[in-house]
Amino acid sequence: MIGLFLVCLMVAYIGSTDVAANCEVGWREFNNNCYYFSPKKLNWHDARKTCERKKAGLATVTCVDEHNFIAEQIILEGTRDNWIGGNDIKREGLWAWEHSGEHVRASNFTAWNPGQPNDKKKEQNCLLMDEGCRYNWNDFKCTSRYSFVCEKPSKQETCCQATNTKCCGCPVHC
Ligand SMILES: [Ca+2]
Ligand SMILES: [Ca+2]
Repeated sequence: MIGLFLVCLMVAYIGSTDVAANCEVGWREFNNNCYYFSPKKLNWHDARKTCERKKAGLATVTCVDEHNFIAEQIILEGTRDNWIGGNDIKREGLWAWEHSGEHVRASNFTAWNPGQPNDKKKEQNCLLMDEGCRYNWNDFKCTSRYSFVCEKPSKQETCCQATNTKCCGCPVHC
């Protein structure tokens, strides 16, 4: 029993050092990406610029695991509503991820709350993980100020050099 407990402790310790090795201090790793959860509330454009200055982009959320990870971290942070990278600024109704330029395709993954995006008052062009919608997606006015999530690839080379196959086997960007 004590042996099992020690093994668990060791696994927890090794796990935590991996996180530290692959992402900068203050960032959290998930599936070979690093995420920064800003407590600061900015409009979507300033949030995007802040992520750029950190050599990252507003989060591109392309699978349910990633969505759930981000929602869990937002709950831990207690920052409530958060901007991520989706927007239909260039063309109304055509949603894209600002960092990759990829379209937000229903055939891949979306987490729109029922009835969204609704472009309320014809002025909602930015994607909010909305606490009131249990962190599902809501299009919102880009000039509103909210916390936000930045994302960039983790230092995968370090990970691969350490022959951590579990880590290297993960998708580069889910
Ligand atoms: Ca819109
Ligand atoms: Ca809306």
